[in-house]
Amino acid sequence: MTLSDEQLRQFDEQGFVVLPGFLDADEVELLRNETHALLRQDRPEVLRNVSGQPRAAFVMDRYSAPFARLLRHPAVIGVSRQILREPFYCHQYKIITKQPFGATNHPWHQDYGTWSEIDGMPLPRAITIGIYLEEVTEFNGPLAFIPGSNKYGILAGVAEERPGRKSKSVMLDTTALSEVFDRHGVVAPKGSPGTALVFDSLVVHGSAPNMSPSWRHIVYVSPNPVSNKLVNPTREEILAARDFSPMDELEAV
Ligand SMILES: O=C(O)CCC(=O)C(=O)O
Repeated sequence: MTLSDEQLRQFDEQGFVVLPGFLDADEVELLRNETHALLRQDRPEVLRNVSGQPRAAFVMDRYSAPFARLLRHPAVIGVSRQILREPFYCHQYKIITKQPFGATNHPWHQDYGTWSEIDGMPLPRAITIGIYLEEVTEFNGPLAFIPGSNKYGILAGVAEERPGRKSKSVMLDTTALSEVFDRHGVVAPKGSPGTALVFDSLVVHGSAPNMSPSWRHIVYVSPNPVSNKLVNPTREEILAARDFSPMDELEAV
């Protein structure tokens, strides 16, 4: 998959771009079934909320062949190569899950706030590809963006502990956030399974709880240029990789 000039312009100006059909229906079905199986496993890489429901899984390439293949999928590698234009490794690989009628939300944040302050990432160069495993609607906790917020640099914020979270993350100061919110508004892209969002590490994003009777899973791959690898990271390596080996495309068979 290759982004058009218009899609590259959108990514640059708005901080994200939506790519329908990033994965096909068979690929998504395999990953969705695998996700349900992984989230039932009792392992340190699968995080649960206080009631024991799965909230996220990290570094799935280490215990799942389909997810190991996804990291080397031509669409993942092709889009990353086109935007980053130099060798890159995977800084973070995760599934964020929202259970039916679940209360989990993700307050507004910039990924680079945490990646800079807590992980020691030198520059806001990393991108994230988020792939929908189910239909995403306005009711099941879609990822929402403030378009253009990537142009403001790092907004004011403080590193906070959050209940049930493994590490601190940087939460935005509401005064700075309100100004950007009022100026640019919010977009929450809906889409069918297999749609991908590609977003900048500075774009402000977040999500509300899932108010639907169905699961919502999004897989996130965050490629970062090897030249921008972490300096003095503090979080566990499942959250912030220390293996800076370049990601490669799968050989065609
Ligand atoms: O999947 C979601 O609802 C939000 C995930 C997110 O923003 C993050 O993990 O940084």
